[in-house]
Amino acid sequence: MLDLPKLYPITDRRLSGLSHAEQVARLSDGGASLVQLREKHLSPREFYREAEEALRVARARGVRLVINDRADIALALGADGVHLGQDDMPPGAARSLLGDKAIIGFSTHSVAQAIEAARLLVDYVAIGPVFATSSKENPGPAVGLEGVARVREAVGQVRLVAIGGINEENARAVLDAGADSVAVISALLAPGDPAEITRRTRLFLDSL
Ligand code: 3NM
Repeated sequence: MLDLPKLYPITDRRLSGLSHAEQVARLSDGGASLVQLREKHLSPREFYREAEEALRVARARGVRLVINDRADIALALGADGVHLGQDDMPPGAARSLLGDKAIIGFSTHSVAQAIEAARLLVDYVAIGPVFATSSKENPGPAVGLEGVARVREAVGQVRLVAIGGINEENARAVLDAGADSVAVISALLAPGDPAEITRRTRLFLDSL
């Protein structure tokens, strides 16, 4: 069973104004041990270069790194895993590419999708958005704490990551509703002093 920390930060280059590597460093300074690199704007070549640098930083610090969307980049770099959306390569195909040891996560947006996902060979199922979010385009309706609880009940023992609008005020309630971990962008990353990312990460972890 995947060892999943309660806090699972996701990078955002536009929001933070920092490279993926720099974000990994700041999040790791604050205590994060698993980070997802998410990139929706760079070319694959540019993202590959950024992810390569971020992986160097992560490895030096003992942080595990998951690549959003791109199983090919995860494979080429030897990253720790991939996080797939509903329109990405199927999780089974990613498993064939990346092998048994890779972390494979799968995004879902409803109880029905989560049940379907739990039947696949994934290490965690993500459900979201839990609350309103402005970090994702077309996020779909928020499922709320009740949605998290319903998914937990429906998927049994499967590792469950909750995402969308989660901050240090509401994270404890999301875990109490049945999530094993909370995935977070904007409550950790913001433009300005990079040291703030470290401070926010520490405070967030203290709130759990
Ligand atoms: N995926 P924030 S919500 C990347 O519902 C992402 O699957 C979501 O950012 C989903 O913590 C989301 O700033 C954005 O709300 C999360």
